[in-house]
Amino acid sequence: MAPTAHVHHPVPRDFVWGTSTAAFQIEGAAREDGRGMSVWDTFCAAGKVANRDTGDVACDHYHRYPEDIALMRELGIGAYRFSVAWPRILPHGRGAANEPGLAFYDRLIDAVLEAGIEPWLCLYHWDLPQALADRGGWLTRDCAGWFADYASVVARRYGDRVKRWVTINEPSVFTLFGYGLGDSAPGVSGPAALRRATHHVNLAHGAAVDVVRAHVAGAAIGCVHSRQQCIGATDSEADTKAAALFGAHWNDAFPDPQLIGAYPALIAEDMEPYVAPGDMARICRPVDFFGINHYSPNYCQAAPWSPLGYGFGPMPAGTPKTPIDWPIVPDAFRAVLVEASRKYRLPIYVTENGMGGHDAPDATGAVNDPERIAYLDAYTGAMRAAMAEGADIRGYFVWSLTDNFEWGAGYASRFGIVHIDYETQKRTPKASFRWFAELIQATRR
Ligand code: BGP
Repeated sequence: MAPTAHVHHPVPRDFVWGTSTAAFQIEGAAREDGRGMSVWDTFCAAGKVANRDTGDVACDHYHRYPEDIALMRELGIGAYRFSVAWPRILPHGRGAANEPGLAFYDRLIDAVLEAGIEPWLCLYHWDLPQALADRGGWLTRDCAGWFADYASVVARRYGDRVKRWVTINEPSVFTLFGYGLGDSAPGVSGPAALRRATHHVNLAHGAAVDVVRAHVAGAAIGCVHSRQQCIGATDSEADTKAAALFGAHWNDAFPDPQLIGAYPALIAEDMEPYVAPGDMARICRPVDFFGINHYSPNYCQAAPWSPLGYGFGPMPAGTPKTPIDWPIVPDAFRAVLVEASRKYRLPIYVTENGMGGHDAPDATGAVNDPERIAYLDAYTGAMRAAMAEGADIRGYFVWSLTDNFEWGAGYASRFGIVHIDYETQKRTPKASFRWFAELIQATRR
């Protein structure tokens, strides 16, 4: 399928095209070279993910990274966003660094650079060391300091070669599911836990910005936020209120303190007991970009049975859906990008966008994923429309390079533009891979 959207709204030649991944979701080698356990290892071992899937082997990227980087080079991307596994660097979360773990990311970063691709290093994509969770994890204020110490080890080791730094991936999502609703690791729930974790993660972000700034000359630093419209499933007063509360956490509880220096009005009073004097200045540190991950709007409803009193509701009848039933609403992406650009006034990078499906090779071994091509075409088109409206968008990263471990669905849902056969670890670029390569080339001509 030929890309068409670029014809209408061209992107600047220096626009950054990339792909994103996360350590736990692709690396495997869970017990190799001294890696410690994370809360996600524990959560999976307890059988809490679909099909009892675990991250033990995943895409075996720990050993197969050269092949994955060769695919990136073939794709023609300019940037690769990955995360460092805290428990590989500090198996117990703090204390002595684990040299073999550090050496792995040396090899990875060097190979990415050699392929002519810029590494974007994310310090935290949800794999909190279990040893720290045992001491209270994000529920304790100390966790911000532990994170800053870890960030300092990573910044000092890779700062000579890595200039793009992400502090935390989607703080609102991992706190909501891990500490509010309780259906992700570490499985804690309730409003008090959610508020504590929220504030401590914000403090960790601020501390990490300072640490990276101090150790890495010329660093561009930002946080990556999930940003999706939160819409009442019905227009009842209860659902409207639920959607507002849901949105205050999902969209604003992290960027507002980090960039404006205050919690959103709707939750400010609830947050007060956790905020010590001077905290907002610790959190609100100057950053260089705003990372946005976007998939679908959230339809929200009042849910008296949920630990937070709100939850997900049904999408409007007739909404187009992806094969894993996520709503497809490209115009919501345009609207979110325009809104975020106006509100926060920072250069935006779309650090994740993509579609989950159940792709499988056909009789000839080819993996055709026309729905993904249609999704990516519509969403990159919506992004260009946002740019035409003045949104300052500098780059777009597809989630994800390869199929991988997805947090709730394990290996059953496939987000890659490269298919993985988990029996053989064979990589097969899907039709969407060719489509994305062509899109990148077309915008560089
Ligand atoms: C984002 C995460 C990614 C990725 C994606 C797909 O929220 O940052 O890590 O997993 O969602 O979602 P899921 O893993 O739930 O299928």
